[in-house]
Amino acid sequence: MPHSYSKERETATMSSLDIEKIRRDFPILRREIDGKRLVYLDNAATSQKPLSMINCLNEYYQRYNANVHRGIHTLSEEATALYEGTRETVRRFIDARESCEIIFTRGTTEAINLVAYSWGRQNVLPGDEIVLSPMEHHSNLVPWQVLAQEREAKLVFLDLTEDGEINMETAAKLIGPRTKLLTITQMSNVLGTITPVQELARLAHKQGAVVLVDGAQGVPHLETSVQNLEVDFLAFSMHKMLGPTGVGVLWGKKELLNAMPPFMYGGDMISSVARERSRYNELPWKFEAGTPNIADVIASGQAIDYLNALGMETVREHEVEITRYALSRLKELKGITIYGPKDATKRGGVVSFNMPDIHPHDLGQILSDAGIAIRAGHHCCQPLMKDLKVMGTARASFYIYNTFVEVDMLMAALREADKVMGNVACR
Ligand code: C6P
Repeated sequence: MPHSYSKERETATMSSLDIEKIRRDFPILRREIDGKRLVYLDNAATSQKPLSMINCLNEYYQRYNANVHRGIHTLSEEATALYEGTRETVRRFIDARESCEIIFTRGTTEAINLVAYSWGRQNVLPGDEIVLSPMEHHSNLVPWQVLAQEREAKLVFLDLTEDGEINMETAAKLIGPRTKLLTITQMSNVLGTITPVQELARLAHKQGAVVLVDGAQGVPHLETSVQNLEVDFLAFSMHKMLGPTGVGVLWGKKELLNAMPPFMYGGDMISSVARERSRYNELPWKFEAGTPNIADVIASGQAIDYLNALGMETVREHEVEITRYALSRLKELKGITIYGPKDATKRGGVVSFNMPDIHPHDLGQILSDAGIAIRAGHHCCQPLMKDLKVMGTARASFYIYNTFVEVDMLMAALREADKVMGNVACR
């Protein structure tokens, strides 16, 4: 496969980020797959991890390991300080008002389920409407389907334009007096579409509705201020933003969180327990029952520090540049269908596509044989696949360490796949 490291150096310097330096921080990027250099383009599924984050996990277990909020011994106090310190790091990262509004969960999925069970069952009544987009991940659809069935509420879907953007004209009509909740992705994991959250939130608030944002794809890639977005809840996962698996965040407005019943019951979420009744702890611990994922939460702080050192604006600039380049190169392939907005500034670094007569799974396998990791399938968005009239798509997704040369390598492998599958599709 034609590529040269000197060309890579050249193109890396075209980026707003010092990619060569960044790549040295990610040990896994030095891996080879069957003798071929790993090209990791599956960042929307999970990102790779910098050594500083990996070392933080190691250091935690070697120096600080203890349970939090319980002991009065030194280790427990240190572990608690690190754990609570990360809550403050998260607060600053998303520009929340108070750190008690930051709840640690296992991931975006659990954060959304928390809201659906706790806020949803307390507030959604028969006849109420839950408005969402047709490009929601199953994690931001299925919990609401179940709630709507239980409460005889109705799911209302916004319209998309041809380019996969939210149709704001019809949105203004679909969000109405019966809307109780607007729940929407900040960035689609399939189309890459960045949604106009603030505009939609204003429409929803005018109707007295509450707004939840699924930030699983947005927060890792876009500078995010919950105050500027003007929303009520935000959910995201640390593993998609250089952090470990098993840590998610639910941010919610204090007034809403205070009024909500706990989601899970047990240790740490109580202030006192008698035989028959209990009093619950205050925020945020009311929603963190049991021993939390201490080490991974602490290491998540390190991941945020890494992103902060790069600057989220610069991260975004790099992603626009590489996505623009990928879109322009992919278009060279005859017959290819590329989904989502054409303008790289309106989308994140996620590019879904289909090649004529090649099943995305076959494409994924052929690329994997070339050392290139992409995702193929429905991406947990089956209703969107139905709208697009496909079984699935191939998806390349970029992050801070991806280079233009890697896009070239993807292109070379796609041309090869095209030949293997018997098409003469390349111009
Ligand atoms: N999308 C993807 O490959 P969890 O699994 O809880 O960390 O995140 C769920 C989730 C929620 N919303 C959006 C928009 C997402 O993209 C995801 C995860 C991965 O696209 C895995 S399916």
